[in-house]
Amino acid sequence: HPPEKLTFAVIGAGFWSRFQVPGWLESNAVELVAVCDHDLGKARDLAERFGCPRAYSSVEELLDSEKLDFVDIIAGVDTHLPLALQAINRGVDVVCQKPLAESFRSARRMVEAAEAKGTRLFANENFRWQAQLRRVREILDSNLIGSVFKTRISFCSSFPVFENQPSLAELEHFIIADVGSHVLDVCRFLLGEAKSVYCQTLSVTPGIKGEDVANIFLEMESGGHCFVEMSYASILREEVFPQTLILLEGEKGSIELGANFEIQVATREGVSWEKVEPKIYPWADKDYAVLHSSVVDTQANILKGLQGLAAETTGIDNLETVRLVWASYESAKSHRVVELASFE
Ligand code: 89Y
Repeated sequence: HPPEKLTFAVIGAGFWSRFQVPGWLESNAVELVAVCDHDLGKARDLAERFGCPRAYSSVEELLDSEKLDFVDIIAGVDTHLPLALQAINRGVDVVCQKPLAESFRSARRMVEAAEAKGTRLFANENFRWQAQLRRVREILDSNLIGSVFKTRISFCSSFPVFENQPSLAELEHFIIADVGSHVLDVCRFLLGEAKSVYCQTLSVTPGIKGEDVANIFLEMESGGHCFVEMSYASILREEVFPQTLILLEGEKGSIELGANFEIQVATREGVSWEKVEPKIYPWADKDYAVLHSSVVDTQANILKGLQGLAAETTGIDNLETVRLVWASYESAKSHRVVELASFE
């Protein structure tokens, strides 16, 4: 017999679910059996779009009625903790959108609840699965540039994100929680854990509640420095949304990830050049194609985790990214360097 498919439901039928569902369906190992959104019309539309049989407006009813292996929570950050706890209490595994929760403590509560119940919890953290970032990590691991002492990671753009995701304009904590969750996770993926953080923020775009510019300075456990800059107010020569640009400087050379997935490695012997482009799926939105491609790889890895194998973006692992996010806000608020070891 072929192994049975894992059944799942999506909770939240907004912008990202339109891409996360087809991402899951790239695998033959899962079956979407229900969609839930407090707006039943939206839940029905999404279900219909992907040939899914049932739609609900209440999570309670969803969990009462369906036999689920896991839920994918693709709703607003304020809903993550209560929704995850509801699923965990029923012994249903959880995949949750970043950031896991509205504070480090809430995220830890979620992780502890999953551990206590023996259910699995994963963060849908996709940036680290971008093909060009995997390649950068591979070059780093080959030790070609030696140990890294200095890094700059940029995510700066003026792409109109609020058009597709209007709720982002209403968030009191915007860019660090939204895109910073990803970018800070990339820092961890490439450089390991941070020791301390200093952060300053600005709110530049008129009419939004939260910050849309953040400059973050990390001191890594390795001793190296990492400057992370992110902005949705940057009108630049080249609009590269949603690319992350990186310069890593090591004792033996440097790796530069430039625009359009070009990687250049400089050593004393010379400079090499390569281009690592994402796989483009027919269902992807052209403005987000690199992210939608990484969603598929993220989900494939999480699927292994759901099947009991090792996965990268577990709740426990992601807790360190969450810590960086909320420690950055704490630093911006207090104008102080925040030590990660004592931040909770
Ligand atoms: O919500 C964000 C994300 O996760 O990636 C980009 C985005 O859609 C807008 O900042």
